[in-house]
Amino acid sequence: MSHSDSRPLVAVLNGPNLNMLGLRQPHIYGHATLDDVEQLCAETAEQLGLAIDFRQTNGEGEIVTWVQECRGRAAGIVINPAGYTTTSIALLDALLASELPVIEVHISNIHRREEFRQHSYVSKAAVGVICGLGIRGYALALTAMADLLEDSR
Ligand code: DHK
Repeated sequence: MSHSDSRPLVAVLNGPNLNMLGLRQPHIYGHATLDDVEQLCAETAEQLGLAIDFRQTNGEGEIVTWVQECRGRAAGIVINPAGYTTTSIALLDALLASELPVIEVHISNIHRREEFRQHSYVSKAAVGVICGLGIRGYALALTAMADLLEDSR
């Protein structure tokens, strides 16, 4: 995760199965694809004066490594941990170790869904959580992140 321009860099990290957006249970996750999410994030970041590094992985170790790489390089992390939200203490530990502001995003409203989706380890490391607003949650998260970074200057 290298960064050379002067805009603050926000990592936008996506966990397992989000590469299937658009195909996957569209009544829950909508019809937009991960490419659409990336485009929305890129446009929003441009308007906010942020640089983004947008990534998706199906691997727990890979997302942990990406979070570790954020330390000292990125200014903040927007993360949809997907299925690792409720299972990964390793991801929680990496986010805590990053010492960066973290905003957790879920496309669906996890609180209206199965109970097992509702306990998030990641929330223990998050400044805030956005869920249930579809992919616009990513744009809202970047907007909130820009405010947080501005406040901390
Ligand atoms: C995405 C997933 O893949 C699920 O495992 C989560 C989240 C919900 C979302 O709404 O973006 O439970």
